[in-house]
Amino acid sequence: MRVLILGGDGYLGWPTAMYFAARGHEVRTIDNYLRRTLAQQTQSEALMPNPNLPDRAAIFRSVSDLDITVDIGDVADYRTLSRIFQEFQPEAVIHYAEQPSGPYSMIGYDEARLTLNNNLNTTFNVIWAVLEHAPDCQIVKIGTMGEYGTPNIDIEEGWLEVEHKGRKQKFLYPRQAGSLYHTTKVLDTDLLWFYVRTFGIRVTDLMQGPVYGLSTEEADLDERLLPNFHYDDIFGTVVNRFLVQAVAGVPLTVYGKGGQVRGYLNLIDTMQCVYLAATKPAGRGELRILNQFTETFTVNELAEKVREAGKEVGLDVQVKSIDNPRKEPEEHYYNPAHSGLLELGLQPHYMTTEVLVGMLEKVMRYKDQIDTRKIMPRVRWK
Ligand code: USQ
Repeated sequence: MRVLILGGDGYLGWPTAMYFAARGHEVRTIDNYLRRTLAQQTQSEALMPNPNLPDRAAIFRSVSDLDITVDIGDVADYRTLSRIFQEFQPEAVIHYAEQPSGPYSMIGYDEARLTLNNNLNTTFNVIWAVLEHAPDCQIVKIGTMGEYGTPNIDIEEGWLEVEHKGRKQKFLYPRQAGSLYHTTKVLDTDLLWFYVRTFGIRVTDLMQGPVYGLSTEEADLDERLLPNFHYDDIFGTVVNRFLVQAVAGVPLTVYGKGGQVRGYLNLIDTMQCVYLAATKPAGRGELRILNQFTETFTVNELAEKVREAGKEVGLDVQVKSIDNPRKEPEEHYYNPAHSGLLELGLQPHYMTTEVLVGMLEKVMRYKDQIDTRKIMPRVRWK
């Protein structure tokens, strides 16, 4: 398959490019280094150094003999995307080309505007490039479990049948996101649904929970192929942050009461999910929505798991509740469905002590690089 990966420099984009290449697909990727630039502007650089995208592709070629074609360019620029679609004629496009951070989107007007413009423009351009140049190409879009928020009823996979005054209709499941970033994902889903039902494009929208992990089979071939691993308050996700805090000897930063529940998954499982979605595609005129996580935990449970794993490697991990910088329920009902990807063949890798210990050992090698000024929350929802 010809697979085009948008946002190929990212935490998920780069390992995905290697994953598809290693399985015999022709991979082309595009990135404008937006996340690298924003991370630099906000003093939120990743823990390990990451060579630029052409260099990473060259290193990957030298260890695997596999090619990944790289374009440095902006998916929000339609002429660039259009040209690549015409040249490459992708059969699947994996769309990660978005500003990925909730906290970044809540800094102020400029950051909110950038997030809104970038995320909606890239999605809109992907839809139009498919319509104009590759109508049978399927779109695999990374959405977020955060689109649903934390409603007081069970969360379904994308759709809800509503009965009203004796009549029934299936609608997109009600969404109520907790940051402007998460709200752009809701708007993306609405855009995609309009073009699916009106023009018959093929879309899988993956509602993903927070991801953790820093290795995949391909990334482990050479340390320079590791995904960019953030532990700061803006681009770092909670499990990755907690592991770095444990190594740095900083008490784990539980926001508020710590009863917030989310659905988590290992980076390796993100690879599997995206691969399954692309190789077992949605039909024409189908918006297939799958909830992408393997297990749910409260923040307190995560902290406890990291504490346990820390003990195994001789770390005395402290946990401390701090004032919650976000507006979010800290105790709530949470029961999301997630059978779709399992039915497609997902084999979950769970968050065992062994997995966390493996991550801690890797992070410990970079202990000297940890900048503790990046750990405490700098962005408040106000
Ligand atoms: N949290 C803490 N302490 C921390 C960091 C986070 O208690 O030091 C809490 C947050 O308040 C939240 C939960 O942990 O309740 C998850 O936070 P997160 O920063 O790991 O995840 P979030 O901001 O929701 O965003 C991440 C990714 C985003 C993805 C989303 C999936 O950055 O791209 O869409 O996870 S989900 O959370 O299901 O919406």
